[in-house]
Amino acid sequence: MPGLFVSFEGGEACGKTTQVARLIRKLESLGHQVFSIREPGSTQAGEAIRNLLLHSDQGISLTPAAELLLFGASRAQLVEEVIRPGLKAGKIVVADRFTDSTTVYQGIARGLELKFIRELEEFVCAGLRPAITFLLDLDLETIRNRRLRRVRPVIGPDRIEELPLEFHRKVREGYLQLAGECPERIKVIDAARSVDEVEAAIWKEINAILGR
Ligand code: T5A
Repeated sequence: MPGLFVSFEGGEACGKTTQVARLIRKLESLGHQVFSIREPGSTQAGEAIRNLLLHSDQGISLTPAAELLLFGASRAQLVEEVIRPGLKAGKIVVADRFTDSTTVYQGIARGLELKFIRELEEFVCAGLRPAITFLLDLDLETIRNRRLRRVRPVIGPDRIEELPLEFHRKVREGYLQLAGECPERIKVIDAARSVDEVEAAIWKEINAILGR
């Protein structure tokens, strides 16, 4: 496909949204056609699923399998409605999370079968993959501090953020394991540095791709 698909991954509050916004601004200033998406979400169905998955305050319980399939449903809608058309039109699509989140959160951290998760990914994405993924790697203590400082006046912590520290330790280790398995695609970025330094490290990689 003619466009470029970029994704950002990492634990909560590692700085994805901040860096996605900066990358979009920089690319736009250079005249590129670019837009961002977030997962789950970024379609009407996806935002409704996001609300159910993360912020339902009606005491709705979800089994791990139901959670996995809802993330998949949100992504299926997003791929067909937004990502593929954007890439076909030659745009740069920047995703705040994509399939690696499912592999790590539902597969490695929750312990659901990775083989099925890969099959589901293939069913939903049919070969669509980011050309490059930035893993913003951050230790758990800094993640905790950033979460406390983050401004979220209305909604508060989401259902997954509230899981015990052990879950989040598995998330970090899972991402690093995945990066070790896919070194060509997944670039590990030390996210403990300043916002400017992280942005510069990301830009170096993107610039290299755009210059090819
Ligand atoms: N999930 C998602 C799954 O389990 N499976 C899946 O398949 C998918 C797709 C989504 C949740 O769903 C789970 C994972 C998640 O638990 P979300 O609401 O989209 O949750 O939120 P998160 O991904 O958790 O993202 P956040 O918005 O919480 O954090 P970000 O985007 O990583 O971080 P950001 O940029 O908002 O920054 C957080 C704070 O840190 C500061 C910012 O100003 C902000 O206050 N900050 C820095 N401070 C110092 N130095 C830096 N370099 C900083 N960068 C940012």
